Amino acid sequence: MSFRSPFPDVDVPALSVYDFLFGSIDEADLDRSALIDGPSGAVTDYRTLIAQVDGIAGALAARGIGVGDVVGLLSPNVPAFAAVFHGILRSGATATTINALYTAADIVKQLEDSGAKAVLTVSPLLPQAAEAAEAVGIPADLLIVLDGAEGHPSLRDLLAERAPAPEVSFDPATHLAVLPYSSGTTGRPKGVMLTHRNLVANVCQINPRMGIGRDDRVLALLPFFHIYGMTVLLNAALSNRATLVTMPKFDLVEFLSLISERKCTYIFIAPPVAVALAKHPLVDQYDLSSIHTVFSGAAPLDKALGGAVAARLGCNVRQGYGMSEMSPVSHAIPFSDNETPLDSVGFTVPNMECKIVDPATGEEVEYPTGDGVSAAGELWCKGPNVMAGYLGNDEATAETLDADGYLHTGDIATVDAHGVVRIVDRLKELIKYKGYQVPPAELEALLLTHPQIADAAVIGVLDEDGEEVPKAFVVRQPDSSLTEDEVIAFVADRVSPYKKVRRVQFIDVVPKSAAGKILRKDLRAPTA
Ligand code: 4UV
Repeated sequence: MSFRSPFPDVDVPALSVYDFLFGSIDEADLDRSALIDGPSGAVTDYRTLIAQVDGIAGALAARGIGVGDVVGLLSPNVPAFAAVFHGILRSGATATTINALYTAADIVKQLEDSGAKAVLTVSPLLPQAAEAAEAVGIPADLLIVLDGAEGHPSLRDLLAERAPAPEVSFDPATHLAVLPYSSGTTGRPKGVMLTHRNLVANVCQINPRMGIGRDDRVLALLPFFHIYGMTVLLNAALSNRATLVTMPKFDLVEFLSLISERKCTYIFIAPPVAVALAKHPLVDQYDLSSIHTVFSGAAPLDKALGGAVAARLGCNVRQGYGMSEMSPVSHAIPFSDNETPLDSVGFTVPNMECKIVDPATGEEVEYPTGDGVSAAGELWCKGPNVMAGYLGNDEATAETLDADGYLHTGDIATVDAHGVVRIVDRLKELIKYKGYQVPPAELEALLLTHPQIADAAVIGVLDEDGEEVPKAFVVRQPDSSLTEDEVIAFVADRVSPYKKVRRVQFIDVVPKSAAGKILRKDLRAPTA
């Protein structure tokens, strides 16, 4: 037996993302502000945004890009991201959004794996983008630098072409809109195939209870390239004709100033920002009274921490749960719900069905009655927002999506008799650092390239603030005098900063199963 969302199903129109968001926009909404560039205050209204989306789609089509092609997008949160992202989708191409913190080597892997034909980026990221584009054979005229750079077309150049948006036809149920990368339950990052229907569905599923309204000024701090920012900010906020205030990178003073100057009302965060909001003395120096809700997701929010944010700011705090593979939101505490505790991720969103399965036996747990809570088990979810699979990786797809259409999340959850879900542990190997994915397999492979390292395993451990950080267990070669600091520096020199190993412990042997799989639970036990 499974359990369904307690809420009635919603209609998911069979439309492309563009038609869903902008196809029937009210004339009166065209003059509303869609985006405000946080740092400069420059405003883009809906009319201008849509014209830019059409112009970009036209310019891409003029370059032979359309249905069946993949285009890379490497950019922090700037207003042009919205135009470019939706321009790519409007052209019929598929957008592969790339983490703006990636190294050139990381970018190469994603461009290669996705088969991207063009890349759009910004000048501060041009060195790594150009190195990667060259490595995969993308010519300079298909490396578009939004704010301009010698030898590359700019956004202004594309828009000046005034090329009409192409007539494209595809089935929204099967055509891929985006390919974000996620390591899923194991291994290296893989292309998550999300269709137009997946993205439209998730907005329809969250809109009734997330409560983003026309008059909201939503702070767009969470990166648009990550599925949380993509669906909740770029798609849900725009679908409600709200205003996004973009912030390219986190800086506490900038964050607090933007909220108070631009009167932001709805703040979407990952838990580390909650730590700052609850504890940092600077917070008291800013007028944050415009905020009505802080919504946290992407990693577990501590209940007391969430409560401290609510008390200090005098606002609502809510939590949701999601995964790239679910476009991403499957669970959330409703906007209007002051009862559901913050140590939970709330209720299953409409149109979704879940199971909690004991990983040891493969049996579903008993569902509770009265005031009961189920036993913990792996959360499986099914619905119109669940991915089509991993690009070019049938094996990983088969391990994650079962024949009945359930996605095995790799997270351990409980459900109570009211349908409130709690994420209590993680079965999969993934580490979340400040909400970003750190795939242990990638760090382990890197550590093994060190001549003095015989074997290595990486897991997530909690730091003093209760935030997860990557820790390496390292087996040194005989006679090696390698130090912990040297291991940390070796990794730090080769990965982008959020993937750094932050703790090291030397051990004699990495515990492994008979099949050679690292027994991460055994590594966790003594550290816990
Ligand atoms: O694939 P991903 O990087 O995706 C995300 C998406 C999180 C979102 C997005 C929109 C929301 O509205 C929202 O509330 C959350 O993070 O990583 C997926 C994994 O992150 C962990 C869990 O292990 C997922 O499988 N995770 C995400 N949210 C939570 C969480 C949470 N609230 N509590 C515990 N773990």
